[in-house]
Amino acid sequence: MNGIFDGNFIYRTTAVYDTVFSSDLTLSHLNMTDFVEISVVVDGCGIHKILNKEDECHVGDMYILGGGVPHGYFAKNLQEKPTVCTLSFNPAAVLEGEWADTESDHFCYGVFRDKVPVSYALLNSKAMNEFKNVYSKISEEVEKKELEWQAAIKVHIAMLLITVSRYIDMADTLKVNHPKEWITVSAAMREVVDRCSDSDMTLESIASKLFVSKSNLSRMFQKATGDSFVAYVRNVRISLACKLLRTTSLTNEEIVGRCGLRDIPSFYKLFRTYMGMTPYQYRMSQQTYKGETVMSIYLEISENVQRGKSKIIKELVQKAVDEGLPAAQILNEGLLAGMSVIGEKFKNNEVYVPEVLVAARAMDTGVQILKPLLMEDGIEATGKVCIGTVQGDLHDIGKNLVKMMMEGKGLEVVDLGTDVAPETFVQTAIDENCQVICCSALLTTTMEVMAEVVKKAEELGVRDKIKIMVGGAPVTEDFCRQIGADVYTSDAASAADAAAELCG
Ligand code: B12
Repeated sequence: MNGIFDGNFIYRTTAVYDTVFSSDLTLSHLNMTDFVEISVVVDGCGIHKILNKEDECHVGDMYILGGGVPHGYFAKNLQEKPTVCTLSFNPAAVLEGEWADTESDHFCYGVFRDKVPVSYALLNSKAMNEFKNVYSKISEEVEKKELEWQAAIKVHIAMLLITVSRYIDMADTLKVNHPKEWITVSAAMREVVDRCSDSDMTLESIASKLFVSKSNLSRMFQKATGDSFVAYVRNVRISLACKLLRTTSLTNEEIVGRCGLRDIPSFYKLFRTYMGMTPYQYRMSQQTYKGETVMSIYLEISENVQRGKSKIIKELVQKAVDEGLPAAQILNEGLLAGMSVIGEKFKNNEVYVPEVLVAARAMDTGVQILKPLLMEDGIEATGKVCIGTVQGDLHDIGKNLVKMMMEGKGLEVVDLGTDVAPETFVQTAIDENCQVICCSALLTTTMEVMAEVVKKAEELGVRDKIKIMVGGAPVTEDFCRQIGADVYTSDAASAADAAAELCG
């Protein structure tokens, strides 16, 4: 018997059973208490024995059992050995797996409570169809392996077990305890799915619709699904939100409404907690083109910026542009994301100046491709600004981005470069008739130069005519106010908006 045990969650086996059945054989005991086992006879035929019941099993017969239930497969004779594919898994923690396929019409099932089979029977055709429906949904989820698939499978498996138990053929049943409980829970599950958009849905309202008490329904729910009612509702809502993010272009607000969630902040919190990412990141990760996810191309860009691979960046950014991805997103999610990882590593002394420089160069290669796209076409120059990195500071990546975005807004920009003295800023503004001076600083030690620019403008008597904007990673709104500058913004796009407004 060859079994694959995948990360403690899935046990897959394909086994040929060649022990000829004799009634005194001891049955195998899986002893995996939390596990569900689904087996399909894929070749040959033989005997399946569970407790005292013996059945002939043929190709296509399927058995669902709770883990730890003693049962076994046996050959009837050595010419005809049954080959059985088995999948054992913890429904709460399915991670990997394949599902054995069957075309046949023969289905058997077992329903278990506290590891003891309470029923075991053949399915009638109506039940079989329902069973197949649920089963194919599970297979679909396994195949797609989209991010919420484990939660979805868990729900489907609960549905599957409940579905089969609703069609117990009494003639073949060994013993059935409370089949009504299963029917109630199954009805409650459908009710939850149907009323998913209703944010006022409560256990109480569903219990009263099904004529059971709240506490009874809660207990039954826990027993049948292994989850509380609240957790089940949450899973259904997250599942639906994922589907809508994946398959529609609905806004977050609309999704919140359709999934019966309270408001956008709670949607974000819930999504982040259970999906480990924001709804936006999820949507991005699910959009595909040419077999790749959008997220993966951004990640690739980011990684290649970090590795300083200018040539690859050129190709990747061009590819992203050709595929119609928004330029601003390529910049933020790809190029700048990569640069910020490098920044963190630089800070922790994991990389040094040369690596940072090649990363900056790679990023710039990408920025040059995006530049025409970030510019707004057909805009007349509406004002003039001068920009530079302050004295003592050689960082110019941010400054260059700000310049580019400002030009994109139709502003004329005089670029003073890096290491710019206060008087150069002010004198240039006077000589060139600039309405705004933009100072960039990346070092805490050079931020102070910005205060000198403000003072210089006062000294030269132009402070009331020329606006002063400040920015760069260490600069803050407070600092801006403290030194008497006019505007601070944290990123290039809003810097361009603000400058256009000041000039206008
Ligand atoms: C790239 C980089 C370098 C490159 C610069 C290459 C270049 N051509 O610019 C090199 C390797 C040369 C370098 C050198 C140094 N660096 Co350096 N560097 C960085 C790094 C990794 C990234 C900076 C960057 O470009 N970010 C990306 C851009 C897009 O962001 P940004 O500049 O903030 O710009 C955005 C906004 O702030 C805003 N903005 C920018 N300017 C303006 C202006 C206005 C008016 C407005 C409104 C908005 C605005 O818009 C931009 C786009 O959104 C940072 C780490 C970091 N995480 O920031 C360290 C960092 C800035 N460097 C640092 C240091 C210490 C140095 C060195 C002293 C190292 C050394 N030991 O030699 C030297 C200093 C050299 C000098 N005299 O300037 C420190 C600064 C620490 C501090 N608190 O002062 C940092 C923070 C790293 C760290 N944590 O240790 N560095």
